[in-house]
Amino acid sequence: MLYPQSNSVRTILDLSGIWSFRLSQDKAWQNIAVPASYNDQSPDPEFRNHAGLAWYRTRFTIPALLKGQRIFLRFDAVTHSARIFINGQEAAAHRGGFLPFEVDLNGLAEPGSEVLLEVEVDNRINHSTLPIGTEGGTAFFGSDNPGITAVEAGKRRQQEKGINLPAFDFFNYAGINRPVRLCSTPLSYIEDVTILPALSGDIRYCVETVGSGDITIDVFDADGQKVASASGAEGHFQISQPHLWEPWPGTPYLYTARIHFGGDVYDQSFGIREVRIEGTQFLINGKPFHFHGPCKHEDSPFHGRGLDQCLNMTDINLYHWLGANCFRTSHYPYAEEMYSLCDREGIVIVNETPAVGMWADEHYGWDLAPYHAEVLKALIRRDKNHPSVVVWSLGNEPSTDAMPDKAYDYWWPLYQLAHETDPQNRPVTLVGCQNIYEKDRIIPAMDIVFINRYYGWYNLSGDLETARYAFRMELDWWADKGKPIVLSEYGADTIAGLHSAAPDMFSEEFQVAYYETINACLDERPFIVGEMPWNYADFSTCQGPMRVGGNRKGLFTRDRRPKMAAHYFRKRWHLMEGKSIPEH
Ligand code: BDP
Repeated sequence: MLYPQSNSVRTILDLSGIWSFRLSQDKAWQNIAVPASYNDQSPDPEFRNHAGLAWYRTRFTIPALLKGQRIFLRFDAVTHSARIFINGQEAAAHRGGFLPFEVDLNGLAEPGSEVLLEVEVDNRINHSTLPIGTEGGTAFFGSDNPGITAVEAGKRRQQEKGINLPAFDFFNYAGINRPVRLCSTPLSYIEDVTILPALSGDIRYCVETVGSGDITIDVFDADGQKVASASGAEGHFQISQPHLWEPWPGTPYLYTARIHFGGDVYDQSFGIREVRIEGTQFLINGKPFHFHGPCKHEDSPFHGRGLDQCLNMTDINLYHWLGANCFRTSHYPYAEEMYSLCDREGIVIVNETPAVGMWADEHYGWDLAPYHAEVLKALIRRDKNHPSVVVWSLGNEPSTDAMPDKAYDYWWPLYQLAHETDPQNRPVTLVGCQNIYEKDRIIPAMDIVFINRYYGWYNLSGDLETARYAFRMELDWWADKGKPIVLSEYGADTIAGLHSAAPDMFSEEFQVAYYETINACLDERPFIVGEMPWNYADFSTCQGPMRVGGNRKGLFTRDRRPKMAAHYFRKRWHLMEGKSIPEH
């Protein structure tokens, strides 16, 4: 699905602003900001803890000058599912909270008329949603105390109240999290564009259209000079002496293909870069690439998971400050604006589906696979042209060792589907949980192995000498598997400002000592092609006895102030890139 564009023949009317909102049909409407999660916009605990339906409404007028155009609404993400009503009539429904959908308005509302737009949002998560939740079930962290009569009675009461807990470790922010736009195109229009870069500069393309017209393509370099052209729905064009798209600290060079189809025009940017795996190396443009950058969340005060372009820019500049070159979109697809920004800034992305929380083996028994496949295809279709995206992640930390065959049968078809769907055929991974790795069939079968490990934190807690011993033992096991391996999560909760000379868990000194210990093991192994600390910044989670005001494993606080470990990685990653150590 194309990202909306405004140009000589296409228009966008951004509907961001203050809408009306209510958490139940019998309550009065109140004001709410869109886009943003609704949860933190009011001190009312119901906003934070709500599970179920919520309603948004706004009015807008379709400009009369759009007569004779194709007119539609584009929702970038409504979390987790939505029903859309136009002038009281149901016009569309969409399942899934992190990918875009469109609602055709032609025949439903006339240009020049006022439209009442209502959105019914459902934030509930269960075993048929991605991510997974437990309706009336168990918290991600915390003890069940099974068998204790009063606790069991309490849990039944929670079920009656409709408690809905995540099976994952981030707050279940919900609502209209990303922009809603009224868009227009000519009636015959460009529906999709695929660009297949090649280092030789011989670029293949495919344009999908609706209606009739001739297709021509002009390609411009970053200075706006025309460097190639082509015609027809499919074919190729040649860019001589192409500038390559390189990750930081190289130049992320971008070209633009301007596509004309009848009366429609669309600009698709692209980068020329190649991703390949050879033995235990991950190559970008034929050069070994080492992933180093913390995993992220879309999470910030007030906005929750809502799009905040200023925050995204700040985060990417802090990635540059750190000397980081990548992140994983843990644990769901991010807003499209972030991928475009990373295309421009040279930050590499491991792009993850929202399949998180599948840590119980019974999840494989539910009928999730067809929906999971749909989400994976929609993600690839949305992000296929971004040069910043170099790996697809099928999901995070499912159970893979207790029933290894069942897990293999679930994930392997998705692995194949990702390869079949992606025109660029990027490498595919599934992020593995700390487990009995000898029993696991699916994680070692991936193109590049991503493993999350918490030696010294969740296990062997605080004993870094033994953590080193145990982690080395595991790395010995991986050494002869012939795969590139990324340590895709590792970290220690750290309270900014808590110091301890010893160093003890939760102190800033411990976080640095922990990373020094684990990194020393990574540095000994050439098949390790990446280190991705957990997490870039502290983030909000649901309540639990292991979370003090959220997850505190950030290298930065939630308001983006560096902890000691951020300074430690800044030096390490600058040195890795052969850059001098920054003084401040
Ligand atoms: C990993 C999960 C991540 C958690 C992290 C943690 O992938 O979502 O936030 O552990 O516990 O298991 O901090």
